[in-house]
Amino acid sequence: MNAKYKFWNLIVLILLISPTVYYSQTPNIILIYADDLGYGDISSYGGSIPTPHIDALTKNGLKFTNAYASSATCTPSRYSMLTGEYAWRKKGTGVAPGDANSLILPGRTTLPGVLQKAGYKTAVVGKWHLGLGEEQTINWNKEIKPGPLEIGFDYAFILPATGDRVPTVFLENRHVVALDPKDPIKVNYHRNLDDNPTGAENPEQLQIMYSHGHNQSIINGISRIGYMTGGKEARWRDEDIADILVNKSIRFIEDNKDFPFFLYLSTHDIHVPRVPHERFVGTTGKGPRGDVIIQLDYTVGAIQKKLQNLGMEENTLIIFTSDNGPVLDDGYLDGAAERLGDHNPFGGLRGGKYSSYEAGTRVPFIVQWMGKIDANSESSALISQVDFLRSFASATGQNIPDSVAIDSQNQWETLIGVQTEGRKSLVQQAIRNVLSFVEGDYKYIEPYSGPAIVPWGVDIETGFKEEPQLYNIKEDPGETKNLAFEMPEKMVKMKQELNRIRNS
Ligand code: NG6
Ligand code: CA
Repeated sequence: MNAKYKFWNLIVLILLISPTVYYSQTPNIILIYADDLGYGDISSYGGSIPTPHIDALTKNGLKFTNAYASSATCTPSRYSMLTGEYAWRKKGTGVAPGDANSLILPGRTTLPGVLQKAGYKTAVVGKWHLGLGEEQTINWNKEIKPGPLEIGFDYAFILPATGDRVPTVFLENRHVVALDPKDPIKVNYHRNLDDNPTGAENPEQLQIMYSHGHNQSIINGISRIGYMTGGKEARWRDEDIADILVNKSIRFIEDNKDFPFFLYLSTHDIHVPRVPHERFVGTTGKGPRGDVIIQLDYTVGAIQKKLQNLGMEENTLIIFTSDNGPVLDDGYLDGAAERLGDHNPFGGLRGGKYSSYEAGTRVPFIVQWMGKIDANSESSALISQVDFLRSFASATGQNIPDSVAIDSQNQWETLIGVQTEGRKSLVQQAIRNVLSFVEGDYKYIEPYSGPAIVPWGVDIETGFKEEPQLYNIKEDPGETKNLAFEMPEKMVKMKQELNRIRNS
C-alpha cells in the first residue's frame, strides 16, 4: 500500500468514526424550567419545604449562587433564553396574553435550533408563553403555526400560555389535543362569549376565589384571564397537569434514548392557579403554594428515576432553574402568604417576581452531569440563562455568527464547573422594561418614576426610585444600603456601561 493511499484510508476512517465519538461525548440535555420558583424555595437553597429530588441534583452536581433569569417575568425570560438576545431589545415581548402571536419567528437562531443542527432530537414539554401563529385571531380548531416546531423543536406538547389564561387546553405539535370538531374553541380577550359563567358574575361556582384579575371564564371551577367557549373535551384538569407533563417527557426520553436529545421541560408549577394533584394536597401544611413545590419535586424525581432505569445518568446533563422570582398572592386567594410559616421563598433577597431587586431574577440554578461535574460543588460565578445558546453551541462544536444571539456568552466551562469566573456583567429586566446592571459585586438600578409596589395588588416592591440606586450585592444581598451618592463615580460608570449595552 503506498503512503498516499494509507493516508486517505486513515482520513476516511476518522471521518467515519468521528460522529460516534462526538455523540458519545455530547450529553443529552434536560432543562427543567420551573415557573415563579424563588431563590429560597427549595431546601438546598435554605427553604423549609423538603425538596429531596431537587436537592439530589445539588448533591450530585453543581449549585450556582449568582445565576440569573434575564427578566423578572416569564415571557421575556423565555424569549431571551431561547434566542440568546435580551427581550427588552424587542418590543412586545412582555407577559404575553393567551392569544398572542409567535414572538420568535422562523429563521431565528434559537437554542433548540442550535441543538437540532448538532443532531439532537429536541422537544418542549410544558408551558410555552411565547405566542403562537401569525394570524391576528388564532383559529384554535385548525393547524396552528408558526410555533415551537418552526423554531427548532422536533416535538412539542405545550400549554399555549399560562395556566391562568385561556384557552386551557394542550397543544401537541400544531393541534389542540382531544378537540371535538363539533365543539370548536373560541377565545376572546375583550368580551365574554355565549354568556358563559365568569368569576366576576358567578363567584359561587369557584373552587378558588380570585384576588385581582382572573375573574373571567370559569374552567374547572377556576376563573381565568380571558374568555373561552367550546372545546369542553379538550380542557385540562389543573390537578393533572404535572403528571401529564411527566408522562410526555418520559415518553420522549424513552423514544429518543439512542439519540442525543434536548428536552425543555417547562413546568406549570409553581405558577398560579396552584392546584396540586389530590395526592399532594396538604402535604406541607403550607397551603397550595407549598404543596405544588412538593409536586415540582416529584416531577424532578420522576425524570431522575427514568434516567436511572435507562442507565442514562452519566450521559445526561440536567439543568434545573426558574424563569423569575417568587410571588405569593398573584391573583388568587390561595393562602400563599397566610400559610407561609417559616418558609422564606425570597431567600433573604429583596423584591420578588416583577421587581428590579434581586429576588426578581436571581434564581435557583443547578447543573448535574454525573461523572463529569464534581458532586456537591458550588459556584458563585455570574451566569445568565441567556448564555445557554452559545454555551451549548460551543459544547456541540458550532460557531454562531456574532450578528445573532448577541447577548449570549459561551459559558460552557462555567456551566460544568471547570471555570469559576463566569460573566463579568449582566443586565436584569423588571416590569416596564426598567433595567439593572450587575458587574462584579455591584448592581446599578436605573432611575424610574413608577409605583414603589407592584400596582395591581401584588405585595412586592418594584424597586422603582426616581434616583439611581447602587448596591454592593455581595456584602448587602438584601439591597438595603443605596451607595449611589457615596460612590458617584462607580454609579456613573455602571450607568454608562448599561447604556452602551442597551444601544449596542
Ligand atoms: C400577570 C397576572 C399574573 C401572572 C403574570 C404572568 C394579573 C392581574 N396578573 O399579569 O397572575 O399570570 O401576569 O406570570 O392578570 S408569568 O410568570 O407568566 O410571567
Ligand atoms: Ca414565571
